[in-house]
Amino acid sequence: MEALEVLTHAARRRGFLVYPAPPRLPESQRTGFEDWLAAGMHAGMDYLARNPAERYDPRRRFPWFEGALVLAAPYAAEEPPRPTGGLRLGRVARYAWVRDYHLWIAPVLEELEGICQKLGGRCKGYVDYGPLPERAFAVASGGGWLGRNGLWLTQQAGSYQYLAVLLTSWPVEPAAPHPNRCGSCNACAANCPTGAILAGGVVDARRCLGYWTIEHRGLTPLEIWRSQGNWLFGCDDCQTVCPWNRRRKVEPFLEPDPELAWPDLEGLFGVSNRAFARRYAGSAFLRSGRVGLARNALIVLSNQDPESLKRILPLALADPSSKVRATAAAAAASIGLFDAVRKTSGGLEGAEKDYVEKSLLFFG
Ligand code: B12
Ligand code: SF4
Ligand code: SF4
Repeated sequence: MEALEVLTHAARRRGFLVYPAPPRLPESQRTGFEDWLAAGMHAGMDYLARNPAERYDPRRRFPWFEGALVLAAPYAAEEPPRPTGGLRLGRVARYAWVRDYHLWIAPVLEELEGICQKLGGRCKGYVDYGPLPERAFAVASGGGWLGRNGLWLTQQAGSYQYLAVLLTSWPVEPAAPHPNRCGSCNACAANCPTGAILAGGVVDARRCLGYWTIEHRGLTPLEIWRSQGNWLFGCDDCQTVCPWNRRRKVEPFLEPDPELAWPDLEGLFGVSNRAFARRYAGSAFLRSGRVGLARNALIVLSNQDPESLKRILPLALADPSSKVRATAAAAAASIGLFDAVRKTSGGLEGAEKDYVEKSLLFFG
């Protein structure tokens, strides 16, 4: 068996769908990415702006790179039942209902790198952490296409798929490009609550809830609050409506954990960051951290359940984090509890104090 076949089988045995991709990406993808950066669409994710040339041409770092294997792990599990007890409101994006995918994909990539070495070749695996455009390689593999929502999807599995890439020192057979099967559909763009989806599969992260609820470390702009609706962590609005996700024919990789799909919002306040990290060890929630998730929970409650918000406000207004206190004060303003706002803003300074004052005007 050829080396690439051995690797492909090894990846398939571990449950991945495998798509060989050529080493060179069309120039237009790098320039598209540079235009995206130049327009500021990467929001606060400055790490993306580092060395775009290397990102789109891994041969600059790995001169031995001849062919890639794109590994896709489908994750479209059915929603688990909501556990009883606690305050369980708001939606978590489907990808985060299971153990953080980086944690179980990275060891598989390491195993494949080991197999590669034994076969006398060289390999380097990527899953997000590192300058590599996973989706661009997935598109180049010809296994699927870039949807209008910017996500890579296939006819068999839809778009609910984690992506990883294994760079190898063996050349692959270039596959024919996959036709774009979005046709005249526009459901994802029409269903995006913030208008983040622009023409040509381009997503402006400055408007995407995936950015504001997961990646953003500061206070959520007041202009985003109402569009956040009930999204607690991430957003799937541009995927739930996709017809290819309804027709998918593959089984998901892992069983979802109800405690991750429906976290108890009350348990986010009045606990230390360390206790939170222990409770959610191995989950994607560690990316936003307790402060980010508590901030998001206050916005969801402000949008969906003012009575429960009133109940947890005393705890949230006394939170050790000034970001949580400022968000709690703005949440109080959003439901007309102006006295609570005035009392709290006295204990805040600088941008956080300004935020709370602005919230009085915004929601007043
Ligand atoms: C930064 C980032 C984000 C940002 C920016 C999103 C974005 N659309 O770029 C934010 C935080 C908003 C985000 C949100 C989400 N993300 Co994200 N994200 C990333 C990350 C780390 C980098 C992406 C990036 O560089 N974006 C900048 C764009 C401009 O570059 P690009 O992705 O390379 O796109 C280029 C190519 O697609 C190329 N291209 C290729 N073919 C074609 C064809 C045509 C016609 C055109 C025009 C262009 C083109 O041109 C584009 C521009 O150069 C990747 C992992 C990675 N390392 O790639 C995950 C990744 C893209 N995210 C992923 C996921 C799951 C999500 C969310 C669904 C999470 C959630 N539920 O909240 C949302 C979806 C939002 C959306 N509709 O895109 C998955 C997507 C899997 C898939 N099936 O496509 C990835 C691949 C992570 C992974 N390893 O699985 N994400
Ligand atoms: S993840 Fe949500 S906010 Fe982001 S592009 Fe999709 S629908 Fe819009
Ligand atoms: S919802 Fe429609 S336009 Fe959007 S990715 Fe799916 S098929 Fe394409």
